[in-house]
Amino acid sequence: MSSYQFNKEQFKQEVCANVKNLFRKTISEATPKQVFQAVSYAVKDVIIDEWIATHKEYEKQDVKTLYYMSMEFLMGRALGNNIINIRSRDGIREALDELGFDLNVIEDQERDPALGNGGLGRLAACFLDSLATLGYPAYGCGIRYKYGMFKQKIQDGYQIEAPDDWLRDGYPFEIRRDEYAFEVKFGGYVRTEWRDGRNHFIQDGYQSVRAVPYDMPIVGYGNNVVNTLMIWDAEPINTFNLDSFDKGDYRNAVEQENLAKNIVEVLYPNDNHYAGKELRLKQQYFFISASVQRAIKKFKSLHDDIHMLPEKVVFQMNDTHPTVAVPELMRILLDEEGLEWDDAWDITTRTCAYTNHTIMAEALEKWPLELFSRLLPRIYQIVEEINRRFVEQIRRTYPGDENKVRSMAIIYDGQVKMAHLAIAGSFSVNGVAELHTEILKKKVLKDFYEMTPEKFNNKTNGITQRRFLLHGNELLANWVTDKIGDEWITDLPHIKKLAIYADDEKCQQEFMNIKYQNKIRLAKYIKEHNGIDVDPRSIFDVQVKRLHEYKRQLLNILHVMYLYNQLKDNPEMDMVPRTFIFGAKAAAGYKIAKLTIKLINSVADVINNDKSIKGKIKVVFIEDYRVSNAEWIFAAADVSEQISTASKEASGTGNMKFMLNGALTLGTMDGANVEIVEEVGKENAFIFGMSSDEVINYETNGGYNPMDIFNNDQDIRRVLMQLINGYYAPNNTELFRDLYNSLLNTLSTSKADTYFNLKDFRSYAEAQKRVDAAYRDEKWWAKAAIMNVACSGKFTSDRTIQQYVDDIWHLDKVTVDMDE
Ligand code: 26W
Repeated sequence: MSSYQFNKEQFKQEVCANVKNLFRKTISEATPKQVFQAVSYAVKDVIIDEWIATHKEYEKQDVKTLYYMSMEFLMGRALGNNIINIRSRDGIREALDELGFDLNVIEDQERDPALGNGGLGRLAACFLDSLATLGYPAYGCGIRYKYGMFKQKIQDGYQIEAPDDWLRDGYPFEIRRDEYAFEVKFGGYVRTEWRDGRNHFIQDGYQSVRAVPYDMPIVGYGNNVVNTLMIWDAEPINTFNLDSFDKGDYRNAVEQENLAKNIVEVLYPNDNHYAGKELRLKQQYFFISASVQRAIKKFKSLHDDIHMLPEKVVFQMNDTHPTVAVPELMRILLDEEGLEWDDAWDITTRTCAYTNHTIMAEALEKWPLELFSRLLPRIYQIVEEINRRFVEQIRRTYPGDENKVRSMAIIYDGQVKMAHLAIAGSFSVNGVAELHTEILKKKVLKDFYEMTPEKFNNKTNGITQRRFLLHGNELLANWVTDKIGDEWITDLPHIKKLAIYADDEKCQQEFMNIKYQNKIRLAKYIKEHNGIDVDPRSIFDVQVKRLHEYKRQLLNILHVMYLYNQLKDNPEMDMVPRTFIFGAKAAAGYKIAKLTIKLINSVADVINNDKSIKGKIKVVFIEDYRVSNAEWIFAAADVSEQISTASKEASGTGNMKFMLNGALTLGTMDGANVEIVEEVGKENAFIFGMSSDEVINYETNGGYNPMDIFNNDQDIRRVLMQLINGYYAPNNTELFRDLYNSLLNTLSTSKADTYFNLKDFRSYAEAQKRVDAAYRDEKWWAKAAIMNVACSGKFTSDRTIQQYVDDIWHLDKVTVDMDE
């Protein structure tokens, strides 16, 4: 296998030519932003050749292809990653140096493509990186939102959302593929026609949009493989495609145009919370119908027997959001291919597979029948028939047990239950960490597991070490390579070899020095963005993730308030200086989450400006947490806060990124934390809190009474009183009342402290004390940190992808040679 040979002079020439063509400037006149564009096009030029070669090879070998369907792809910046994956970072850095530009500054010009919310979207992006690097034929299928995840501004301590206009200057790595456009139909009604001995179902009076794909290259690491992320844009159908009934219907024509405008306008910023918005269902059917049509068309261009589909195509549904793929594939097989139901169902259920990413009840998608059938009349008919047959199957399996029907039916209580449809229509159902999959099997999806145990399996999540170590933490990456060679880049378990250096004092010092450099880098960023001075010698204790009650940022800040009280009582208290760093976006309508952000910022204001504590505590809220600043944050962290209520975090993937960068986990036995501790050893982490069994036990028995804790623990009581006595809001003592109520709730009917903040508080505070004690022993800490890096091998998404391939997708590896 040969890999791309970088030619510095040629590259420089190309950058200069691009600057000239794009901006009518010489390189010395160009702004960094313009140089970013010019460099990106030069890099794209390299990628394109490999992209073409890859797809030639796929066609030649008639490979089985994965379509990874996801409402979200949280890609992060492409330029730096692509440069690394074509293995030209040093060369390009030198070339730019000679042209008078700094590669870091140029990379920093790119807006983050943020077409995702959090964990689920970033997982999809890591998966694409691993698929290309391992050489597996795969497409990502998603939506080209005009506005991605909102930009977060902090004003007066409050989150303000600003639109993310990521396409404003044009995006250099995308290609519009007009020739692969498809029509997607909404609404109207279904007419039946008897022809050629069978019923034909014809949708009439509909509105339609034209789905146009934009392809983005997904570059494998040093292997010439370039896969494709296809994201769909919506355009109005300009030739008014109306039947005679509707001809000249001006209102309808305008509505149709608006449909196209609205459909891809914006990413819904809800994470783990179902809102039931009509436009969201439109988005789902829009990108799924287009993607399925493209997949089938491609398949048919090479095969004439549609029964071969499951041997050549697999659809992986990233949570239930793409589940309309099941009835959409059925529609095509029945209505367009003319298959019988049983035949079509057999093909569909051997093509589709489903990943579950959450057990949170409020995240479950259930569409009202009225909405679903009005928007997707033909799809609804098919879902009804799927349900009818599925209920028959339930009754055959459990005669006389109508409870099973109630709990498992796809259509029930006037709703379409998307998780049930996804399970019925798939040959594989997987959770994303061992504990999560066990909870699915034993609790959340118990009935389905008992009826079809063979469908259920676990695929513990992973992350790409190419972005989160090689790109994000160059110093540590180089150090690792110096010690053990560079095999870890494509085979992370090799990183285990570092373990022999964990006890070596010189290595410990080198390691801690690198951490220190990364902390200085982050401290500068904080100074620039927040105006706060933080001491890089303090412990960097970090919680970055979406803001959600179950993730318990509130527990973290309550503990900071408690520590501060202790310091106020005893200013001489011996503690290692600590910088508590937060980063989190709250869904725009999630009040309690936004109030938590305000609380963090209010506490930060008071503590950071209190000279009497001599800088022993600092609190920093990093604005607009996103993939690009995440890379710096992971690199600089000492402590990784993974403190969700046990059982609630399906996996977590930030936890793995911290571990890979040598931070120690302070966490509950939840999600993938369990497996992290299994790998690195309990002695190299700080574990606290209730187990998932304990949590579930309390939940099934009606919760617990936080008032008992409030009454009996004066430290906790003091902290809680500070929420309502104006301690952190002198001008508005009521400001944090809702947070107080969420914990104690004396008035309203909903339960108090659903996420067991107070119940776990003492255990958390005690674990925090262990952190403090441990950090004083520098050698112990360095060793434990190195052991975390050394034991992170399991958590590469390369491993996850290989397991999906072995157990679910059954793809063949392809090699691409550029010499031919
Ligand atoms: C319909 C609203 C909605 C939106 C997003 C419901 C559910 C979601 C996602 C499934 C939530 C999500 O991102 N889940 C996270 O998935 C990660 C990748 O598997 C896991 O690591 C996280 O633990 C899980 O919370």
